[in-house]
Amino acid sequence: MKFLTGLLVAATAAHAATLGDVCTSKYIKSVLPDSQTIESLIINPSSITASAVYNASIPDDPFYPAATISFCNVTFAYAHPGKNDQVLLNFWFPTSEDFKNRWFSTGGGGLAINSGDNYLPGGLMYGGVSGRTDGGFGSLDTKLGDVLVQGNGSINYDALYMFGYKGIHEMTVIGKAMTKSFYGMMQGNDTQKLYSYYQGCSEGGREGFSQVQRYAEDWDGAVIAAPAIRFSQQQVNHLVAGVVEQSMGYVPPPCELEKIVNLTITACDKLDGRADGVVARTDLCQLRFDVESTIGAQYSCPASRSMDGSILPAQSGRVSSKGAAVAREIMRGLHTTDGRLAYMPYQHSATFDDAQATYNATTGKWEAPVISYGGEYVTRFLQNQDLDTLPSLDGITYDTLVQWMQEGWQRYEGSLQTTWPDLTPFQAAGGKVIHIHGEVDPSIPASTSTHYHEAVREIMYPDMSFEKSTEALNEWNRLFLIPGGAHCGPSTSQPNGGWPQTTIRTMIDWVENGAKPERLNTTVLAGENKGEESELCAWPLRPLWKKGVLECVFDQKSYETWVYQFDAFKLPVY
Ligand SMILES: *[C@@H]1O[C@H](CO)[C@@H](O)[C@H](O)[C@H]1NC(C)=O
Ligand SMILES: *[C@@H]1O[C@H](CO)[C@@H](O)[C@H](O)[C@H]1NC(C)=O
Ligand SMILES: *[C@@H]1O[C@H](CO)[C@@H](O)[C@H](O)[C@H]1NC(C)=O
Ligand SMILES: *[C@@H]1O[C@H](CO)[C@@H](O)[C@H](O)[C@H]1NC(C)=O
Ligand SMILES: *[C@@H]1O[C@H](CO)[C@@H](O)[C@H](O)[C@H]1NC(C)=O
Ligand SMILES: *[C@@H]1O[C@H](CO)[C@@H](O)[C@H](O)[C@H]1NC(C)=O
Ligand SMILES: *[C@@H]1O[C@H](CO)[C@@H](O)[C@H](O)[C@H]1NC(C)=O
Ligand SMILES: [Ca+2]
Repeated sequence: MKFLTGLLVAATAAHAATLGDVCTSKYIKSVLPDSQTIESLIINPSSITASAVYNASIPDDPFYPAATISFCNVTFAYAHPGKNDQVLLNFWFPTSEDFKNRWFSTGGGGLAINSGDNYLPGGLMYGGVSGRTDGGFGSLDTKLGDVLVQGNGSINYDALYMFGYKGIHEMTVIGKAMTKSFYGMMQGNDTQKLYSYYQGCSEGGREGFSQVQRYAEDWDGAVIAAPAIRFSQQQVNHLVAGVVEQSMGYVPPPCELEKIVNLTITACDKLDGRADGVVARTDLCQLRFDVESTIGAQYSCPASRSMDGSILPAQSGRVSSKGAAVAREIMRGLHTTDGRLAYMPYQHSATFDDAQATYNATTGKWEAPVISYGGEYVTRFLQNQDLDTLPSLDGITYDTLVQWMQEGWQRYEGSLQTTWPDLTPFQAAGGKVIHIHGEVDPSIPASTSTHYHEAVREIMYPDMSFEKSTEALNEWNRLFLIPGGAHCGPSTSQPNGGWPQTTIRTMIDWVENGAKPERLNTTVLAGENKGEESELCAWPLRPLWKKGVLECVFDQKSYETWVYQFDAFKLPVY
């Protein structure tokens, strides 16, 4: 490939033109890639919409800083050959002066394949064309759950596989081809290098790994956050806390669990060498903290409104031995009734979101919750019923949960599970991964990421020592846990934990300038220390503050708290 920038600037319309000139459906039509370059997908030219957006003010986000951006907002649909279907794409094209030869695919969250407009600015502000897809679900706002069950008992496999991995791939193939023609990057058979990036969190993180595991040629770099990989275990895991409460016959008021979290933070804060309200060493916390120590502590919370709008009454009392026992069992992770481990728990000091009781105003009692991610997974994905969630946890035991995990794992191994551990093709093609995860994520345990990262290391470098294989993996695939970080953003209970807001820029610098990030920069995004900067250590190193200076250390005992053998399953869990 030759770099023909000078020639191209002179020769192409896009480089000379203003946003207004090119942001028309006529121009977009003229730069549509032909079907051969996009795997025979068929773009419908009459579906194109294009409108220029000037000086849009974008607020601070955990994944990018505030910015003012201008772009051409384009939507259009394509179909799969032989199918009378329609997949809608939405691309944002920067002005030709701002364009820096970059393409960005973005992913979704929950059962949504895109995150609305949320992640599109993150690539655009760095001179990239950003894209999202509707997966063919009917609109950019339609979720997989809305279309998965076609009639009770029947699954929409097209939608399933689009969500699983195909949707993001197809968007990327079309997006890269169109970006090249939009900015006139092609000249005969020579094209300028177009750098290709991925960014997503949660389900979007899973989509990121779905790509890294399959499409080595698509990507130069992927910023993958809190990925919802091991999909079946991950979804069913949301039901564990409720089943613990039900099985142990005690449903703690939310305030009691909040008090336990606060006391855990207080007890473990300084184990990392810095008293800042952040438990940067949840591993040391796990080794040293005993939840029994919270028994008897007084708690009190005012009446409030829950997420679903219902009124939660004021609560006060003392942490009970039953409350502490429920917390302890939840923090142990799911086990079968005969004691075999099936899944990992959240880290110590994470809020107990899955355990949040619902209040029954008729009986005046707290009831164990049916967390809808878990409930919907069972009704739609396993039972294939068109029901939003399970009606209750009645009759559901630990063994039921383990069985559901296993059943979904087998059924969706090739579409949703997303734990293929051999990333050799991606690595060999020069691909880079920055993988981040909030250490006290209350929705996807941080150890789900460390476990997969270690599985990749062991599968790819089976003959190397721990040190050598870690080094080899870290050359191109780096994992950073974010102390105090919650799910896809900072936590409110540990607000001084900084968040790596400029990770996309760091990835660009790694891919395009070879600057491997030894550590990641973080910024405190809210609270009284807002703006304070710090750094993250790359796994398996862990933070330890000595006289106010951050050191990244390794200690075996802490490391071992992150290592799990899931003996509830006969097959290896990657
Ligand atoms: C966008 O902002 C720039 C810089 O402030 C200004 O020159 C330009 O006129 C603005 N464009 C529009 C369409 O408002
Ligand atoms: C982009 O265009 C689509 C389709 O017209 C529209 O729904 C969306 O709101 C637009 N986004 C912005 C930021 O203008
Ligand atoms: C699917 O089954 C559920 C109960 O399992 C029922 O409420 C619903 O009406 C059924 N839907 C259809 C389309 O048959
Ligand atoms: C472009 O590539 C094609 C296929 O490899 C080849 O047939 C053609 O001669 C090339 N054209 C130029 C101008 O190099
Ligand atoms: C937990 O700590 C937070 C922050 O200090 C506080 O707002 C909250 O009231 C505390 N909760 C309980 C139950 O003490
Ligand atoms: C509250 O409890 C009563 C009695 O057990 C039950 O019939 C009712 O369905 C419950 N209400 C809700 C909203 O769960
Ligand atoms: C991290 O922050 C330091 C200090 O502000 C800065 O010099 C450095 O360039 C930043 N690194 C990255 C990759 O952004
Ligand atoms: Ca601390």
